[in-house]
Amino acid sequence: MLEEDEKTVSTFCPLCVSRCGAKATVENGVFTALAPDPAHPTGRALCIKGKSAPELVAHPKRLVTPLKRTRPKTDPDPGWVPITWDEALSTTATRLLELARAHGPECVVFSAASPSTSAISDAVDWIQRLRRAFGSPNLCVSMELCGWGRYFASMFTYGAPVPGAFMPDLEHAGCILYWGYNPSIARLAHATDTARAVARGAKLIVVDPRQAGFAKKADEWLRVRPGTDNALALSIAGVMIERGWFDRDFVTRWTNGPFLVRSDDGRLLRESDLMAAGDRDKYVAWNEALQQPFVGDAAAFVAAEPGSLALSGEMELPTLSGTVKCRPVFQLLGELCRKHAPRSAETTTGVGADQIERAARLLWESRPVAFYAWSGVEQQSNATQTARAIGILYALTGNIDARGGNVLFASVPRNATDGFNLLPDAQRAKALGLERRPLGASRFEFITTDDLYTAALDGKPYRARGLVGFGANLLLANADTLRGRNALRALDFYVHADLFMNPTAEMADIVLPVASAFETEALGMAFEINAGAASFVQLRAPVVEPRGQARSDTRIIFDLAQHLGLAHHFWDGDIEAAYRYQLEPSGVSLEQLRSEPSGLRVPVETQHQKYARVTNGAPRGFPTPTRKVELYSELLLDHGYAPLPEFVEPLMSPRSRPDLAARFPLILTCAKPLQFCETQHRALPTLRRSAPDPEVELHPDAARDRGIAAGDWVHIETPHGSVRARAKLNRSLDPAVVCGQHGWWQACEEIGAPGYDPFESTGANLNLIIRHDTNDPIGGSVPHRAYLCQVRL
Ligand SMILES: Nc1nc2c(c(=O)[nH]1)N[C@H]1C(S)=C(S)[C@@H](COP(=O)(O)OP(=O)(O)OC[C@H]3O[C@@H](n4cnc5c(=O)[nH]c(N)nc54)[C@H](O)[C@@H]3O)O[C@H]1N2
Ligand SMILES: Nc1nc2c(c(=O)[nH]1)N[C@H]1C(S)=C(S)[C@@H](COP(=O)(O)OP(=O)(O)OC[C@H]3O[C@@H](n4cnc5c(=O)[nH]c(N)nc54)[C@H](O)[C@@H]3O)O[C@H]1N2
Ligand code: SF4
Ligand SMILES: [Mo]
Repeated sequence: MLEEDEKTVSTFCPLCVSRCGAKATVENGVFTALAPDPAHPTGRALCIKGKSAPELVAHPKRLVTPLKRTRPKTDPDPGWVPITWDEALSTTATRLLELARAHGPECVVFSAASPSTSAISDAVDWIQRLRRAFGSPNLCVSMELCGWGRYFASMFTYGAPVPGAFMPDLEHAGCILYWGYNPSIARLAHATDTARAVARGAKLIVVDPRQAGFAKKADEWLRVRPGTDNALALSIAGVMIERGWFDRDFVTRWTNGPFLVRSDDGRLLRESDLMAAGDRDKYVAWNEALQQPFVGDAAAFVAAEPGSLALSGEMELPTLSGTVKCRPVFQLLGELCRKHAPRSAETTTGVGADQIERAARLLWESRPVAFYAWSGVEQQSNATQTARAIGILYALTGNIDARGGNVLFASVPRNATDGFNLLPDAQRAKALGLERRPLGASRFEFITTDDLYTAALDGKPYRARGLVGFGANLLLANADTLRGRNALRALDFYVHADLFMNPTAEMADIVLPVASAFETEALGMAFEINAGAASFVQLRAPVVEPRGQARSDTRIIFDLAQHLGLAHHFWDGDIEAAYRYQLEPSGVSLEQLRSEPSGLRVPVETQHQKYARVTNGAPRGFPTPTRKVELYSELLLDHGYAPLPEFVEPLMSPRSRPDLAARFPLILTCAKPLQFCETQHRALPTLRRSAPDPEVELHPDAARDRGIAAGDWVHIETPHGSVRARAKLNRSLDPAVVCGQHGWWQACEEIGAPGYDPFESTGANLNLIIRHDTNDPIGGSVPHRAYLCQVRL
């Protein structure tokens, strides 16, 4: 081959949250290979998916032209016919505007694939902007399954997303705690950084029902019974409290641990409770040295002599409503933890009492501690309080925003483009799900899929009539597949933009072909693995031209905005102008980025312990109602939820549902496979060859009891139906726990690997047999990770 015919393009792989820095090879105009770019802050390695990117780009099943449905939604054949972009966009705009005029823009829901599983990260801010400019408060993007715990539930504790945005500082951590998180599969750049940290001597604790990924290398692998993580966190915290293995200074000054709680109504005691002219923002603690109340605002607690304020005991205080018994928050926390003392927690969680003690000691003795928690604890019926329990355990270390702890790394300064102010507050208040879960993610305009289905089918609280989907394979990614299909059928209009047709898109009226990330330019500012990555910006150049008529999500959004009469919010369709606006505060120009296609670092420096910084004469504190890390949440209390993270048995477990346990004795959890992202990628030959069949992992004893051998096709049954998978034996599991995979529907014709009907028991759609009715009362998470099942031949 002639040398001129081969070129290398600097890029990054945006197929998952890792966003690995990479170099693409193009031969004779064809994208042929993707290799790691070790100079890039996320570029040490690529996984098999990234290496298979050329197959994705060239796949024969790619959508290459806009399509219009010509048959009813109940017909198995939608009768797709190609149409022009102009027809697709004008029909879409006309239908959406009709719906908005007749029923209000809130009746149009927007959905998107998660930025953790797709290149939608390129465009998610533009989707938000379009939605808000249009006037809809409803974005359906798997928040309840993927981000609620990491981002929003942790705000009850920290007022900030920990660990979502406060990433573990692996480079300096003394101990790394991974809770229901397996970066070896899910985020390669994080795995390579973790391996480095372990190699330099960092300790590692992994909480996972399976010995997966780093669990094999961990100093402590805690094999938790699925869904009991909350109890385990409380137990470890209890040991730390009993032994004095906690940062007393931090707890006293920066958490609401010393604040007194009234025993009569459970509220924090305030100065206004003690005297008529008292301040509601001054809280009361007990000064042990002086044996008298200490009253002060958030700053006064920072200035107080830490040893002087009581963290335990019970005091009687004269209040305006008589004498009231009070206890410090920390005392109440300790009492709750004692209910889960190691011996009792061993029974609840399956983790040995000795191991709980050892984990507590390791956390204390190998500080600073950095942690991450993800899917294992997100997809639970008690996800919110579990995130609280882990967050509170973490607070005991005092390592939040400290070097080697969980740090908000300095990122590239930029102008926000998500259009937050384009949506009036009156519209925001109409977000679906707010009535059912007033503290859920609907407050931030993220609705659950259950909310969407309910609104579309039952018209509650109003009818959802339109759907604008950017990716999001709702029917495969969520419980209640059949109800979901009915909900999508009930919509008046559904437009879906995607690279491939999927079973959800099959329900659309119009389907738009999306160019892959390797065919489009994008501004990359979401590298988040470490300080170097957070301050990195890269203008990703297209590796090759888009297939057929496919366009980038960003282009589609800007074009649709024009058809909707919203061009003035979208730089009149000029994407470059939008990028320039975004980049303005960074000091980096588009030209600079074009001349350095492998990206560059912006000189920003991470500051630590930002909560202690003094502004306007007082330390900033944490952005919570008390300005402290809230071990105790009055906000939760006010809404009828537990103010401390009380453990609630998973709603579908052998203990909570003994009525079902006889027929469905096994606990069903699941995990992501290395080869595929979520419901994607089964059609790519290299990946499918490496993982040809849907699998369910079970312990050899559980298999033997059922006459099952490795490789057998088995039925996984829940009270709601059954699906099929191939048995894989895994000795590391508790014999009562099985682990399935979701996302199987696609065929790979090139190697003769079959597809699976997502709506039938002959198929392999794990979510067909899960329901929404046992979800988390606060945030709406669904227990994909702790359900009941039987497995049989
Ligand atoms: N049982 C069970 N269910 C789960 C989970 C689980 O672990 N177990 N995980 C949950 C989680 S964490 C998540 S995030 C969701 C994921 O659910 P989804 O967000 O729906 O993600 P995917 O299935 O990866 O992709 C959906 C679609 O996005 C398309 N797509 C990919 N890239 C792009 C792009 O750049 N632009 C556009 N427009 N489309 C694109 C793909 O072709 C695919 O059709 O599933 C959830 N469901
Ligand atoms: N290869 C690949 N990479 C991906 C994805 C993918 O589908 N494939 N998806 C992307 C997305 S959208 C996401 S959200 C991330 C998710 O990334 P992770 O959260 O790491 O994903 P999982 O491997 O599904 O879950 C992590 C671990 O949780 C464990 N687990 C199961 N039940 C429980 C439980 O009850 N308690 C505890 N403590 N652990 C439990 C599982 O055994 C698993 O090892 O990955 C992203 N990256
Ligand atoms: S880990 Fe994710 S970003 Fe990295 S190569 Fe694999 S798919 Fe691409
Ligand atoms: Mo996710």
